[in-house]
Amino acid sequence: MERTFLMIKPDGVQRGLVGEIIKRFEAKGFTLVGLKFMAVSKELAEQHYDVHKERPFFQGLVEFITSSPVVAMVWEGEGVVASARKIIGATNPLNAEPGTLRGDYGMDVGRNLIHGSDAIETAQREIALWFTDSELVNWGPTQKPWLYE
Ligand code: DAT
Ligand code: MG
Repeated sequence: MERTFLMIKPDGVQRGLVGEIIKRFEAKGFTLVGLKFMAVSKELAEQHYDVHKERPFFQGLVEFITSSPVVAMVWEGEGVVASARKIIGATNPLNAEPGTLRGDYGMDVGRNLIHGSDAIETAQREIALWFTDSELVNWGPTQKPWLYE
């Protein structure tokens, strides 16, 4: 089953939106398979955002992600990578549709609440970067027959 990596950023945690954000993915029907509340090291932040290392906002982004704790998660389900990106909304919250997390709760591209992997291969890389195998739980939610035909 497809998996994605989601991370509630420091602004989401500081603003008390952890429950609200998790609720969206849970209510949709995705399965939580990994979750940890953690401080992010500079090394991890730099590796996570490696693709952006030449961009002018890179240093500020690393400083932001390491400034306060985050909630790192792995979620599983049919089409979860693309679906989670839709639930999250556009990178700039001012362009994000109402009903998306960034559209409903965000104001600034540098404070956009949550990260979600942008492709299946990216998700695999990010899951391996943030979680060990033993931190991921394989389990069978009893509601599965009520979510999938
Ligand atoms: P996304 O998080 O939607 O995948 P991205 O991968 O293009 O967006 O960028 C990663 C993060 O970097 C993004 O969530 C916020 C920050 N960022 C992107 N573009 C930015 C910009 N122009 N100014 C400041 N921060 C930016
Ligand atoms: Mg991205």
